[in-house]
Amino acid sequence: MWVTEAADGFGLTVETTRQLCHKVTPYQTIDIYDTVKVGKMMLLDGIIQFTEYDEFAYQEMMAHLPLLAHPAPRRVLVIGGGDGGVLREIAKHPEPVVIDICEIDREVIDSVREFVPSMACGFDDPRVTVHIGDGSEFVRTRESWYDVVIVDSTDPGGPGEALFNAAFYADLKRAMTPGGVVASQAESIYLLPDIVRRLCAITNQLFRYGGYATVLVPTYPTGTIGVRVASDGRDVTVPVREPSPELAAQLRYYTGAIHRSAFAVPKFAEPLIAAR
Ligand code: SPM
Repeated sequence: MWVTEAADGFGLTVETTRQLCHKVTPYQTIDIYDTVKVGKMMLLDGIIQFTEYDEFAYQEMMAHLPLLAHPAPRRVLVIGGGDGGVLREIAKHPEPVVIDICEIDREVIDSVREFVPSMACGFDDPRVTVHIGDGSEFVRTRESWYDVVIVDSTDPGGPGEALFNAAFYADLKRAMTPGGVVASQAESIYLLPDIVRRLCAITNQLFRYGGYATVLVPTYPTGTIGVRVASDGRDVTVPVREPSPELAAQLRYYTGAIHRSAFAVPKFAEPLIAAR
């Protein structure tokens, strides 16, 4: 049983042993498999969201880049991220007192709770409050509130489409405290350069500082994905704090050195990152 993510003229195939879950929700299809090589794997609308084999790379960078680029992240918001992986990483930090998540599809949360406890454990932290709804509407309900916002979206085209628009980022900026830091799922410079350009152009218009960090994730097509980090407060490509020994002991990908090096982009991608 080989399962293929086929999109954008590219395919990535994984050998599975068993289908654990197939749901059709008002927003998308949800599939979870057991696999030969990469542990449990979840797809939304046929697009791989995570495998247990390498998910730590993406979740750690999505969470620790912005949290360690902020001196005192007390209120944190995750938009999307219904699999709980980014929450799990945020919960490793003692500084946040509020961790809100706004996920549009309750069935994603219920599915990982049932089948992938290694991800769903992120919901167990008592600081976490779950909001079910559209993230682009949720950010309009807050003003100058969040120190860090993490946009853990699916690819544009499905329920995540609104999270790649200028209007959403303008609302999101209003929901952030001065000097707040945003980190967004920013696709691959090889696979979806136009999306990278769009996201960088939007955030370059709104924020003084920004960077595109490359993350190595073998089970995303092309083996890489990006995290767009932006802020008005400071240069986000350099950590403002090093991980404590307690935090560092729990990490497999993020280090201070990775933070400083991940934002270097190859020459061909420089115009994408600088777009306005
Ligand atoms: N918490 C994990 C959720 C992952 N969200 C982002 C997944 C994006 C995968 N798309 C890569 C591009 C290929 N279609």
